[in-house]
Amino acid sequence: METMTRSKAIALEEKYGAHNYHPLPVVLSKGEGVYVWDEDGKQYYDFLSAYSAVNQGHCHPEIIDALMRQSKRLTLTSRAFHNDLLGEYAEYMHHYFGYDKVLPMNTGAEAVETGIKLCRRWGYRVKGIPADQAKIIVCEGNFHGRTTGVISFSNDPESNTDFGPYMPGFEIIPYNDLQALAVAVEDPNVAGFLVEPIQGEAGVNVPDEGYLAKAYEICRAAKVLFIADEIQTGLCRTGKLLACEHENVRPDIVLLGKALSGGTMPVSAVLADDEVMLTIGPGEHGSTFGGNPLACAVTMAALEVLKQEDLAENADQLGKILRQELEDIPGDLIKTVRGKGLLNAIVIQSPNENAAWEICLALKDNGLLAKPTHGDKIRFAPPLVINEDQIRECAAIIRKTILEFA
Ligand code: IF1
Repeated sequence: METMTRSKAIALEEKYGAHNYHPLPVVLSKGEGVYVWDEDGKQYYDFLSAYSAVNQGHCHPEIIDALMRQSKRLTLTSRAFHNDLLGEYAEYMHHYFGYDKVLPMNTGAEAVETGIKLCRRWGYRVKGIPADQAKIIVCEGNFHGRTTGVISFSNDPESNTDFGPYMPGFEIIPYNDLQALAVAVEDPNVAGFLVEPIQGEAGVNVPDEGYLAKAYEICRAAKVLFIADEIQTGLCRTGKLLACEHENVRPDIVLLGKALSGGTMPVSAVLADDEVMLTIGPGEHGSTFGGNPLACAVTMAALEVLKQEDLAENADQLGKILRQELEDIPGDLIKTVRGKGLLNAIVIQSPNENAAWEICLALKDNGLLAKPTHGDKIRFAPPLVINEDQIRECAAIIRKTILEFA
């Protein structure tokens, strides 16, 4: 009976939903903090956190409270009229992140698109690049979203095969390669460098220490905007409010999304100073839902939680414990442990090419949900509200599961 309920939900998805995902076979119906429950009432640790969108934990009471209160008052006006929260939100974002201005959008991909438009505008109107010649440098292995613009500069065939023609104006260089960046920015038509401080989709690819700081320096010297996609790495995930802070880099443009709403609704934002932000004028960019009062209320609550619960510090400390525990697992099934804060991954080495998937199925049976990425990697990214006892219990689940496979 229980199995039937579970398989029915999956069967309906399969029959009536598009086949653009291959989820783990678990049907979740409830979440609280670091836990989620399936329809049979089985409890799991969530070690994905909706790809870092629920940093504050599932259904955080203060975020849900803001959502409920504001949703009874006013949810959407469009930007044709002012709403009484957008100004307050913009000021809040200014004080929280230290940028002159915020441009509110909804999904992460929209924030990326907005960053690209701002960068190109700045390139033409401030840097003086000739019309339609602006170029943006990106990195191999990047993941910035699913729009046709964004997949135009992906080098992942899964993301862009047979979705062309692609948008021109991008150059792909190797990640973590300062020499390649230095050569690329010699072209005076380069307007920006778009980079993930840690590459998420590529399997939590952490660059060498000093990479971001030196890359920023190279960009500054060449009058090229440094655009940080902090959609996954930001909002305390890596142990700092923004991952760029690890190297004291203040990007020219910051892209935020995911945990900005604590996982309740799609909220994204682009941060920049006036020199960049004011290159876009009225009617030249926008979105029906961007800056809606519900999003403003929820986002301020979600950001308050990060600060009040000191989640950057918690992510930093518990990340160290988690990586140590993972390093201590005997055997050679785990080839590599890597990450920063609570954005971590292990690389599996096994003659069985399905090993990572099978380990995730076994982890699920043992009460922990994680997802393999790019075949041999498993991402470990629990909500940042996790405590030390819980992280050690999770490490024990992972250890036990890995040893079952050894
Ligand atoms: C999916 C990955 C994570 C992102 C960065 C922009 C976006 C994302 C750095 C776009 C989104 C997601 C989307 C999700 C899977 C996921 C993902 F595995 F594909 F790479 F998180 F690691 N910049 N990442 O990571 O944000 O438009 O989705 O709000 O299923 O596509 P979005």
